[in-house]
Amino acid sequence: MATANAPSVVGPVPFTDVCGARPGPVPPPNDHDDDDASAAALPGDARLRLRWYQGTWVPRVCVPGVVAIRQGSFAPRRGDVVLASPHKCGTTWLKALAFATMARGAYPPAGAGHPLLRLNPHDCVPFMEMLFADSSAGSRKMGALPSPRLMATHMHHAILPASISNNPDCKIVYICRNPKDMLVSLWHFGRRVQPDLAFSDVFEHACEGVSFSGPIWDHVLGYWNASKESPETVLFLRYEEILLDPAGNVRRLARFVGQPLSPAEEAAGVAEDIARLCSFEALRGLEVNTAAGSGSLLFPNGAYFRRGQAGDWANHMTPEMARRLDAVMEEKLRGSGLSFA
Ligand code: PAP
Repeated sequence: MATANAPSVVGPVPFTDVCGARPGPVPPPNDHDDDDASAAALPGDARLRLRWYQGTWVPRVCVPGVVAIRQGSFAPRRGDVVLASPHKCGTTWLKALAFATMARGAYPPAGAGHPLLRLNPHDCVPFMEMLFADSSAGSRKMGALPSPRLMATHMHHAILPASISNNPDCKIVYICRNPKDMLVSLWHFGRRVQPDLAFSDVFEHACEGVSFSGPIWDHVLGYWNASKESPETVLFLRYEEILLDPAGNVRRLARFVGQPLSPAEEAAGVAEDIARLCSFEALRGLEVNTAAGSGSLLFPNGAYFRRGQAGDWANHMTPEMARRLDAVMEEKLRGSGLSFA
């Protein structure tokens, strides 16, 4: 339920409009561990800058935020929507789609003044792990946002606090992607700070479960099972399905968050407008999202828009590598009803 002192403006509103710069910190461009005690105490993989936390691989810069969130720094409100995803599976796209869908009353998607025309999607929807790296600042900033609030996380379902995972007032929208394309995207992104990062290394580690958001099979299974158990609070989306039918998935999203498109909106083509506004071509072409445009993070805004297609794995993996990862996934997902074949 909305708290008495919640702002009167209706959300979601762009995070940076209310709270200033997108929350840092950024990964340091060297191979030394950061000095945060909560991260340094955990076993890790220095090369990939990961920490093993509660059975999940977490980027070491995110450990303090994850710990703070799990310790109760995040105070939920009725109507909160959490966008969850493994890394490089379409988070930027989902942030744009969810923001445009949920804020369409205040910001018509075909309007010239839409926030997504001047802000990167990561400036509209904050990452919880980054925000709560400083837990008091995180609490204050989240508290300043009007309801309904939109936020994002790469945390596994298993390590979400109960205030999110076991809260009928909080909805989770999950997006995943063919793990082969995820790894290719991850490698391209990682090479921005580690130019000598070999794709074969990223691949070998991932097959052993060691990757950003790894083990990847546990990440997808956690949310898959939750969506089966509680379809009214967890929506499970796939990047490839949205590529095939963006407007259809906007409608799905709108229904799920309790804001179905009205007949008048349908007649006006609102779902198509949102899909167009958030398309790869439209967002990538904006000045704010060019390589030069940058928020407060190490990565320029352009880094979040590379190719935006399915199947790029075939340009990076041998057929043998593809078969191997497919086989690992199949074995790990067996019996779940979920498959990436
Ligand atoms: P993150 O984990 O750093 O937040 P995330 O947004 O999840 O990254 O994934 C980035 C991928 O989504 C990139 O895929 P690629 O490397 O295979 O190209 C990026 O191009 C893609 N992407 C970003 N925005 C869109 C969009 N609007 N439509 C489709 N794909 C998109």
